[in-house]
Amino acid sequence: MKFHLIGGFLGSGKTTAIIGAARLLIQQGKRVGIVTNDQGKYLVDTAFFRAADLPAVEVTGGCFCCNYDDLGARLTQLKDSAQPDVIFAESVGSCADIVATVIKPFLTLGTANLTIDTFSVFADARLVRRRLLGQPMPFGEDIVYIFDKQIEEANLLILNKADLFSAEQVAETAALAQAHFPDKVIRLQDSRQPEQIAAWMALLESGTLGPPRIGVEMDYARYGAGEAQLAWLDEEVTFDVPDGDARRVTIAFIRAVAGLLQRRTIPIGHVKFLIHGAAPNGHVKISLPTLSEPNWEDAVPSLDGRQVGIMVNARVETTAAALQDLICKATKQAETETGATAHEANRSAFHPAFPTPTHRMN
Ligand SMILES: Nc1nc2c(ncn2[C@@H]2O[C@H](COP(=O)(O)OP(=O)(O)O)[C@@H](O)[C@H]2O)c(=O)[nH]1
Ligand SMILES: [Mg+2]
Repeated sequence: MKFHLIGGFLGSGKTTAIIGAARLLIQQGKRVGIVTNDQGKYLVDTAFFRAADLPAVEVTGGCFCCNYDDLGARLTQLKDSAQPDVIFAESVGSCADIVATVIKPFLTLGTANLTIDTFSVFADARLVRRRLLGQPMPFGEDIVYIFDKQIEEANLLILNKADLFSAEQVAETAALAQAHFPDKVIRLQDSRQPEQIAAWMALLESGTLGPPRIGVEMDYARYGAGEAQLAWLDEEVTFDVPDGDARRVTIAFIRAVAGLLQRRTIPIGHVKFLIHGAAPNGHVKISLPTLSEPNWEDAVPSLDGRQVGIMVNARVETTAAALQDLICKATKQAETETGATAHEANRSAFHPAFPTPTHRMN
């Protein structure tokens, strides 16, 4: 059984890459299991993996590091129930110090009778390029500290969303990153392309690249401050749609959220919407990541129905109260604009607790 750990910042493309890899492995007749992880309780990613018929278990309410025993228990459960040939575990995007708090404990304690075969750290290539060129980052300094530490501890760094670069920028960024990080294996990747996922998987399966074994120095005061600066909101919004045009309501709601975030200049970690209920072909996920992605409306399918459910997971740099207010306003805007009526459920808005890893081995 192979076990691949996937880390990296919010919205960098971890889930996209895992889904792509799982599809590929399933085509080869292999069984795949997934562990998701988040500070919240109602996770878009878990629902999304399950909608893709992938067995997924979750570690909620904190990162793998701070819920190490739960991670072990979930892995055992996944092994027993799905008997996967390959397991992917996706860590929460604001988590760092994984080598010292997850990888080394696994290697030492033999948790769930598994060893970690590889650790891939994903980052948006555009953000890494900005950082390496000394250009301003879209987050506060303590959040950038987390971003930096994630990259520092990687031995395999995936500079993702490389398709959003010109060919020249790809070459330039690859050279820049390799010069800054001569000891890392660095791949520029478009994780939506199956052949690029196949190349990444070939590297993971080559056996040439174990997990990193040297942890980083970590200032937990800064790490905790960075985590605390991100507000988290989970909620389920159901719209009753009298005219049956649920697609219009969905777009109005997401557009209102995006518009308010922009007007209030709130930096986005990752805002995810899982549209379900009325979708003819299962669940559809829409993302608003840190750097805007054009044309997300195109991914909203035609939704004919008198009701649509949207699960929201928002991770942004503001206060929990401000985020809650923003989602409320967006819901009202969508109601006014379309004549729909919203019902909200399972809302929780909070700041992640100070990181206190179960183990730390350096
Ligand atoms: N253009 C582009 N978009 C990507 C790529 N990988 C992921 N995305 C998009 O980035 C957003 C966040 O992806 P997701 O996998 O959910 O990120 P995660 O938070 O790291 O799991 C989604 O809208 C994806 O479609 C990529 O290689 N290229
Ligand atoms: Mg994800």
